[in-house]
Amino acid sequence: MGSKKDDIYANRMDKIADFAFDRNVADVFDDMLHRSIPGYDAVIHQVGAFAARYVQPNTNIYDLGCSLGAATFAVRNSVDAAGCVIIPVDLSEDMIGRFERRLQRHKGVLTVQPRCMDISELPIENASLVVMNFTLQFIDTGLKDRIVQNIFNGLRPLGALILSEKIVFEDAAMQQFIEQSYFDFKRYNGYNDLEISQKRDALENVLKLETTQAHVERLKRVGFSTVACWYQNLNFASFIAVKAPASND
Ligand code: GEK
Repeated sequence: MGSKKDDIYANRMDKIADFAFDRNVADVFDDMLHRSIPGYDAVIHQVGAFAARYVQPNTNIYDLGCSLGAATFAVRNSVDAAGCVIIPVDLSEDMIGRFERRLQRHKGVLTVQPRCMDISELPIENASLVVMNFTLQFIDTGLKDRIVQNIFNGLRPLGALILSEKIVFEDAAMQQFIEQSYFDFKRYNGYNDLEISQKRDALENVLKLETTQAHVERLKRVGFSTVACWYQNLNFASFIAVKAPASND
């Protein structure tokens, strides 16, 4: 995919600002994601495979928190259903700007209509697939129910939500074990201890992480009939939630 090496936290900082999706992050984002999310490529690949299964003709597909558009491109490479539109959404102008430049070079049948806006304000309608990869984790906990309910309401029967998140564990020993293993993963990928600890501090107030159980309960609570965790690698998990078929009564 080609982006610069992520060395944002390589030099010691006097004060660590909250993590933001600004130009510096957008410049190194491919490298950052690949070295920071275990199983990232596997998740993106599977988004394409699920898209081939769940996208219905003449519907909308949403990529919420699209960043540089990895999920959008995976869907576009896998689907040629007639009359579909992909709507990638991100609040960061720097991300959307880079994504749009990539989109110009990408060949695919489906129309893509990027939007730079807050997903909590987004109308969702006539959707057969919604992808929300590693984005809900940045939303205030009080807003999450409303966002996920809005997705459910905007999906057609048999439509699906793919949700990927960094997760936490209820059990303190398990949380510590997985977190240490995650730092080992980052070290293996070339981040040093200073980078790991400064990035963790930058994310401390920004990430609103929840357990697998909390995610599954929310998905069921808003109305999804089928909910499964289909992938987990250390403290990163992906879920699929499917809306029931239309009833005949
Ligand atoms: C991928 N999905 O490559 N509204 C819109 N966008 C938002 C909001 C919001 N309220 N909050 C955060 N974002 C991508 C990776 S990154 C994950 C997603 C990560 C956006 C934010 O600007 C950023 O681009 C994205 O959500 C999260 O599969 O950095 O860990």
